[in-house]
Amino acid sequence: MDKTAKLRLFFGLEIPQAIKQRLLQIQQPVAGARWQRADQLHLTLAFLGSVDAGRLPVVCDAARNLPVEPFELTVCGIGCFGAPDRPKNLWAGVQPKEDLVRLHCALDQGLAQSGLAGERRRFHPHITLSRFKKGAGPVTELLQSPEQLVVGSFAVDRFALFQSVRGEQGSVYQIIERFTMMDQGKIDSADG
Ligand code: 2AM
Repeated sequence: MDKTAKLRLFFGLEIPQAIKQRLLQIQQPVAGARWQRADQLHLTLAFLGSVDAGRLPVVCDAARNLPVEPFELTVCGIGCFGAPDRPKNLWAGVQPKEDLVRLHCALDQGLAQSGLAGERRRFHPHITLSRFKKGAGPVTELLQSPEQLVVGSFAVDRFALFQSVRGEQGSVYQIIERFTMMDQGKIDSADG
């Protein structure tokens, strides 16, 4: 690969198939909605944007051996960015946020130590379900609180570095590398 080629990169979580199938069932006809396909559903942990391909080894090294243990995540609630009658993005929420924030911060720190600046947009963990053209919507009737809708839970014990490639049928997210999160207790007992 050309080392100066620019790659659009982000770290994120893959979503288990069973949860993806339930998320797809949320789809309703909404004017101007571009619903995400199953292969597009993911949760972004840290967005890097455009990075030289030659820096890939540094990016991957920054994500290895992070001091964050595996945890359980529940997908629940439906929200939107933008006003419900003029939405930009409809998403499924997740709880608890604290574990994800820890993982996000550990990644950010690792990236910063390697001279890679993460995106400064405030971290708001979500799974994008649909994107909207200008003037699209409304999505008011689709919104649900986490108490009203629990989609399912899964174990977060790994994350991935994704490349986003823009295509005619929307973005394609390709996995470059997966990173396993290690239970600290297991690491200690393996060491000892
Ligand atoms: P979104 O789904 O809310 O648009 C690939 O584009 C992934 O990176 C998407 O999950 C997208 O979030 C996220 N992303 C795109 N631009 C971003 C930015 N400037 N800051 C943070 N995340 C971004």
